[in-house]
Amino acid sequence: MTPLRIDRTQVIVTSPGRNFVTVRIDTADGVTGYGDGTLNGRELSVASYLRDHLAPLLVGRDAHAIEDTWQYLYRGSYWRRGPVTMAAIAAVDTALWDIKAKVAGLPLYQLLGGASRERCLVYGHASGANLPELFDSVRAHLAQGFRAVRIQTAVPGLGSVYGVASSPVGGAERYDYEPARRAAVPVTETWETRAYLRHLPSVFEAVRAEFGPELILLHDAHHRLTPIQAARLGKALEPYDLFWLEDPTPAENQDALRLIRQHTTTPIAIGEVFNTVWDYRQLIAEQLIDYVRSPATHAGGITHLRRIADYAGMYQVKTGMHGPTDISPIGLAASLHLGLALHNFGIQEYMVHSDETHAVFQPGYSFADGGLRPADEPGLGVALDVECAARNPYQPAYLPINRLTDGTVHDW
Ligand code: KDG
Ligand code: MG
Repeated sequence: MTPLRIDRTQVIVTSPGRNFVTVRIDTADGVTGYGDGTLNGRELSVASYLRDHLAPLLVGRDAHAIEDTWQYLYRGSYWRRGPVTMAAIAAVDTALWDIKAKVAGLPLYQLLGGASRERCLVYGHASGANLPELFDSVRAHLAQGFRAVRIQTAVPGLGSVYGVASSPVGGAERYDYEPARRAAVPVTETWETRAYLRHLPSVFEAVRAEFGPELILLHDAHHRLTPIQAARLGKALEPYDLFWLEDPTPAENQDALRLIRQHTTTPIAIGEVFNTVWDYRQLIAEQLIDYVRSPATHAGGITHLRRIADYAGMYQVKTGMHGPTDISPIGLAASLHLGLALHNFGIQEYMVHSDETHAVFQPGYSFADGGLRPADEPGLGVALDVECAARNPYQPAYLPINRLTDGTVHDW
């Protein structure tokens, strides 16, 4: 078969509401592919990795040789793994899959085995500073057609807390602008675990009482607990039938998950900060978790995420791909194509991107019946307005830093 020669690789850094890193690969005969390599707060490191180290290697290679290119970039660098490397490889890998599917004239999921379901069940982000605001946010999601919501609330006595919108439903500020506040240095938040542990079960009790047993509920503890605190929280939340408790402890210590497992039947999701199958090896083989959180964008693209998902599937562990607004619509589309095809798809996170972001990235995926379906056009199905991207240049923005009430730095 005649090779499909890669002619040009461009790196596009744009900030329509927040920063995104996109790779554009063009073949000699005019096929274009896009891939997402956005790494929140470290975007320029990925852009440099792509521009300075990967782009020169790609020119002249066969765009069809996706597996060979993946191995060439991963093994060839000698320095394996890590968020910057794996986001850069992910961007290239996704762009090559986009090209292959466009050449085949098929939506990407068809090349990954075809659809295993009509659409991918998604969960939205409901939050509130108090119960009435939280209920309004849940109702707004239900009115839009969501069947699953993540529940995050403020904690009495603490200021701004991860995952809680800074203005109620209909307010001026969207939640997704909050974590990546634009400034040269990160803002600081204050945290107190005991107050959180005292408060959260009462929130889930109230939500279940208000919305009944059918609604799918999730929660993100965002790496803040010790193993025994996480075990206690999982146990306390059991009556409220959570779909999952996410990131209960910092994921570096995988043995922590064994302790949590010994104490609670609340399902556990982990891995949004992981980037290879090796990070999951013990957690999956020992069946210490129920959902893997990696998205295509941070775990080496579609090629490597498929490997993680297949390994997870051997142990009845399902996918729950990370889908915040700091993953671009291109990254979300990549996860959706794979999710639609996978047998062990579980749920997809879906924070709707802002209008500003959609002015640059125009995705063809569609939301109905609480789920997303990727576009049925050839490729990934996301268009990019290059001129609009250029009108929105990069702006420094960082995730917050967390400190305990005595000033000690804590996990955010
Ligand atoms: O960039 C970090 C965010 O994507 C992360 O804080 C969001 O935890 C998150 C989630 O579950 O979406
Ligand atoms: Mg999370």
